[in-house]
Amino acid sequence: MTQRERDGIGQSMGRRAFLVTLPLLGGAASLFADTPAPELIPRQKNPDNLEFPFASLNSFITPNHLHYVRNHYPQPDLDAAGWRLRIIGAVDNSLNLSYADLRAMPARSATVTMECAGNGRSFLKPKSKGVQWDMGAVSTAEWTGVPLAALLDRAGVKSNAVEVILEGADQGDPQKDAAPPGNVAFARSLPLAKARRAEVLLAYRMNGVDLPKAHGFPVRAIVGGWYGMASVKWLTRIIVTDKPFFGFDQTIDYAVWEQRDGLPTLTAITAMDPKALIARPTAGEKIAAGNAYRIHGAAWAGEQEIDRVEVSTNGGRSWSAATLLAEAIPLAWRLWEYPWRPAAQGQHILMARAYDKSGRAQPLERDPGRRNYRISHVLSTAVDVGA
Ligand SMILES: Nc1nc2c(c(=O)[nH]1)N[C@H]1C(S)=C(S)[C@@H](COP(=O)(O)O)O[C@H]1N2
Ligand SMILES: [Mo]
Repeated sequence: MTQRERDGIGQSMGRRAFLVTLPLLGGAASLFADTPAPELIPRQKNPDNLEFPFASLNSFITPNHLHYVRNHYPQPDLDAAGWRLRIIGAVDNSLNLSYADLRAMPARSATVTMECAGNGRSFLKPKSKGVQWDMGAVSTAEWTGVPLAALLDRAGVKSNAVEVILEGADQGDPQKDAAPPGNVAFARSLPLAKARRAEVLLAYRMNGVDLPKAHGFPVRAIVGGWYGMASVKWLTRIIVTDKPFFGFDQTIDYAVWEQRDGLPTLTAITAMDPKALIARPTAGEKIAAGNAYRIHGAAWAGEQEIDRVEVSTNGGRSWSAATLLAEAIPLAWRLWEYPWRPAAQGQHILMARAYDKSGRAQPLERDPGRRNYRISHVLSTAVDVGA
């Protein structure tokens, strides 16, 4: 399947057709020329955190220059020639691989939707700490690299091993109350069962080109189905351990409260929750009464497949099925659309809600135990229908 076939119909094709017919359209041509090309929206400087302009969603694959960027520390400058990946710990043979070694191994590609666990944080009430993401800390790319399982096999995992820690070359002071002394390197662990799955790659290409620096050059992990924090960039060390890892990025950061035997227990965030987001219309958008309007967006469900998306145009009083576009690709979002013709003038509250094939529904209410992460409850988009 080509990328174009995966593109959920519509806007990218429509736009191309529009460009071709420009000379015939006269006045409309200048209208189109005034529409600026979409660009990343800066949310933080030093370190840089940038979000995909979600309202511009018009293709299944996010082009590299629009893929959101989430950095905790300054981006390290690594050169491919000097880069080494060490695999140590509970293994029979420690490995020390060069970039050429890795690229000589059999490769695999996977199309993966990655969402930051803090995506949507700006919608939380009361306002919470952390990067104030709107809807766009989520993107989809095709990643190419070596399955982590192949390297684990090469190193020989000892029978007492339980987890694999992935460590990046970037480090800094997290500037949080419960940070350890000194700098912290960004690091996350995976249970061995997930680490061995085919969707866990050590990727060196993104949408057909070598990894851009912001996305982890020369090599990053891609953990399909999980929130973005698991996909460690600028990977330099893999430690196989015989004990669970309780590092900063899985206890203080990127952990939520789960109830176990009635006790709130800090639990590392893993797979993405089901979630549908509306790209257009945007909040406050003006829509003409009586005209056709295409409500559209994307939905994803982590390791599960999207079953359906429902849309409400009356603040959740009634729901109707949206149309899922193209076909389902495992671990990637599904674009969807819903044709709407608002009759009455005034404010309308739009909502989209995802259901997955395992029976999970996107929650209507926010679970406060999720701290400032996993913001997956249904959001409302208020639009202004006028004459
Ligand atoms: N080494 C390193 N890896 C990292 C991070 C980081 O700051 N340093 N951020 C993580 C988080 S929280 C997310 S959401 C994803 C974002 O990947 P992207 O910047 O390519 O979109 O990278 C993850 N991997
Ligand atoms: Mo993230």
